[in-house]
Amino acid sequence: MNKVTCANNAKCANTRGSFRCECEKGFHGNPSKACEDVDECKLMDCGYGQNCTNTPGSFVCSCLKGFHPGHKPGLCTDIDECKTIKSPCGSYNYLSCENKPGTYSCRCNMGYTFNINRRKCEDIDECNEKFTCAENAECSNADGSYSCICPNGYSGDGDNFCDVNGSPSIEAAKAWNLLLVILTSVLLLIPWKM
Ligand SMILES: [Ca+2]
Ligand SMILES: [Ca+2]
Repeated sequence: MNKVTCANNAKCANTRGSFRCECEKGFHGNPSKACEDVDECKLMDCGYGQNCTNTPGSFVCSCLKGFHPGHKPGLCTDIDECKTIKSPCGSYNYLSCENKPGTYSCRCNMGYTFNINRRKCEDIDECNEKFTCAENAECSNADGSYSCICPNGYSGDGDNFCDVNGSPSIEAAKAWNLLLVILTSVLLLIPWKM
């Protein structure tokens, strides 16, 4: 008797007086020549919060990162990181934790930003950002804040301006301050009668 060979991933099915080759489950093509794997992940979606992985002859649905198997088989549910992780926002400098599908985020105090990889609110280095201080000012980062200081030879508030000493704007600011002082003194000297 002649031995019948079907293609890879095909099986021989006996029929009355003959036979035929059939692709195995999960494969398609010409069963006498070649049966190829069906990529089920291209044909269908797994459920909510699931990831599809194609395998030879089959496929697997598994929970995405941030989801865990639910009570019903084949279903995945979001992990509430705010409730399940210890100190999800770090130990200080945060206002609140917000759960989100597959992830979560934390609202931080002013001057801090949430780093999800390290799971904490970290200081923002404002000095690394553009236009934090005025031109000519020196920026100094601090935990939760920063300061802008005019260096020697410059005057100003550091945040908005730092001008060379003796420049017109500085002289104008000095003159304005002097005027304010004079006005205040004059007002204080006037004998107010109520
Ligand atoms: Ca979540
Ligand atoms: Ca800072």
